[in-house]
Amino acid sequence: MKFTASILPALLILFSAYASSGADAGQTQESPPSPQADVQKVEIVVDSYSFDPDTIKVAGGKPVELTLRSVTSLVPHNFTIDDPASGLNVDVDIPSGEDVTVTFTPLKTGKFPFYCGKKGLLGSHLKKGMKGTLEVM
Ligand SMILES: [Cu+2]
Repeated sequence: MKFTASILPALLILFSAYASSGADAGQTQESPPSPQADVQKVEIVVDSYSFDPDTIKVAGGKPVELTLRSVTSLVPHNFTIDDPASGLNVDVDIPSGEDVTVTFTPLKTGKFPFYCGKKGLLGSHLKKGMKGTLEVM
């Protein structure tokens, strides 16, 4: 019976290892909420000479990831919003047909104008209607 006496503890160890690993596998792992979850994603289509939508609403105090999607084939545009005290200080060029993404965090509530700062031969894009409003709630 020497064989049995030596193999029994080994079997017990194997069984307990199996049982505990099985218990672990049964637990569901909940991943912690990622900081990305609070990012507000907004997309604006940029055309000649418009922003669509021209009014965007976001919550203050949370980062905004703004994608500017140019659908023009030739004319480059720009996105400017200039109120640094409110966390809004963006001045970025948008080449024709390209996507440009900017991130900012609005700090104050209110309505803030944005516009295209480009000028063509026939005058500024702003005068042609390339403007809109960022509403921070
Ligand atoms: Cu423009």
